[in-house]
Amino acid sequence: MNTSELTRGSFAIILAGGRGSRLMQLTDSRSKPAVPFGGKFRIIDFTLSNCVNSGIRRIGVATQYKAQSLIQHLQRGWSFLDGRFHEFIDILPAQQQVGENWYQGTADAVFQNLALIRRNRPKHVLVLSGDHVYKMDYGRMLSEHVHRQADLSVACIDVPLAEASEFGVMHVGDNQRISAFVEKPANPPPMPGRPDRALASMGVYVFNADFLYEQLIRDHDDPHSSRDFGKNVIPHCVERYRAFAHNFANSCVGMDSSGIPYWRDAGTIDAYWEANMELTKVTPELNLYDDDWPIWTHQEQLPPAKFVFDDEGRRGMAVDSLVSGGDIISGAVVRKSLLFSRVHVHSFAEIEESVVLPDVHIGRGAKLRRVVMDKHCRVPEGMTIGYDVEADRKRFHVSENGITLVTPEMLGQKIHHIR
Ligand code: ADQ
Ligand code: ADP
Repeated sequence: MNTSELTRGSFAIILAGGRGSRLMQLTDSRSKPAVPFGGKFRIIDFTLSNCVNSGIRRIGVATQYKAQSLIQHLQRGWSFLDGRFHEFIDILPAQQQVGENWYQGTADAVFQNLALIRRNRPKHVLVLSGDHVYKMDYGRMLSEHVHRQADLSVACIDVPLAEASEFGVMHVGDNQRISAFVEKPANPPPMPGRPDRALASMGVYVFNADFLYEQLIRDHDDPHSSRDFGKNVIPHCVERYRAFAHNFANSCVGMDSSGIPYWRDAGTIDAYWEANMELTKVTPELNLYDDDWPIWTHQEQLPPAKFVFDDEGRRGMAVDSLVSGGDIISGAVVRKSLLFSRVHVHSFAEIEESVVLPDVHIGRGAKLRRVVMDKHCRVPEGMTIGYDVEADRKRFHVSENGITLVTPEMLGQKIHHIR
């Protein structure tokens, strides 16, 4: 079978029900996959674009936690696949399809949708996390999976040993067959010959469809299981069946000259800020300018960004920054920052090393430094954020690395009138 037959014969289910609680108040009213990223995208757009660009166009998105914002985004931005060609994105909300439980874990989220997946008669099922920013050609992983006659393949990337306890960590033999898999171990085993690195699972799995059905039914019948891929299903399969590690470097799209494949969790305020800030570099590691691998999203119709010399003759400008449609920078200076759409920055304001989400007004003379500002914020005239950590802590959330997260609630806005 060639790659396009493999991708066309596959079904992808994207797990998008998790909160991402380390993103603090940024995920108070939306799930992590719905969090805006990179000036105009949402985090889930990367996984969805990977599917569509790879030629996998039968997709289910399992939602649970605070799903409204995510569902709205999918409906508005992702309804272009054409059911007449058997291409679709189905939203799969937790709906007590089996028994009386909501999705109990990631494996249960797939189990409760087995009938729907089966109805499509896929040969392979990709189980994907909707939480990460990366560009990957799943077709290459599928080809390798078939070539190896695997039952299950797990995409992997090597990470610093010190960070490995946040991941599923595996041990592989010479032929890349996985010999052991431990979910979030306290003392992760290093890679052979590389004492400071560990081989981590990216939460990207390819299963032979029939094999997946058998395993999920078995897992469902196991009263001791917490119904999770990382904790239960994957370790069980690794011990008994043909499970192989797929090296992400072999399917990463557009790797930069350093040869390090780009994959970001953006799961804490610091990591989120950092990943967005990277995009303001002259040559970012994540190439968003690649016509061969477009990142699709919901796009509002907005006028172009506008830069205004204000009444007092002060120049509105942005440097080393990304600004978006509907933005107006009037007599203000924006440096090394990323502004989403509909951001208005008024005279004498200064924004530096900050990530500003859509629909924000920065009042006259306000100063922001190293801030992540949530959607709908109205920053009053003259307010200074990011210059006095102790003062900021009283009002906002300040991260370990000193990034200040600001939400409308923290600014005392009556949120129900806005959202
Ligand atoms: P985690 O990311 O910690 O580890 P988890 O919190 O289960 O695992 O999230 C995985 C995905 O499932 C996320 O996209 C999340 O949004 C979604 N999700 C979580 N609970 C869900 C539910 N009840 N219903 C629907 N979707 C849900 C996993 C693996 C590790 C691996 C890391 C890589 O378990 O082995 O190393 O991903 O980041
Ligand atoms: P987001 O940035 O996540 O898209 P929006 O403020 O634009 O947030 O809201 C998108 C949708 O999410 C809204 O239409 C609303 O239905 C839902 N939503 C957002 N916040 C809340 C909330 N606090 N309570 C209920 N629904 C909400």
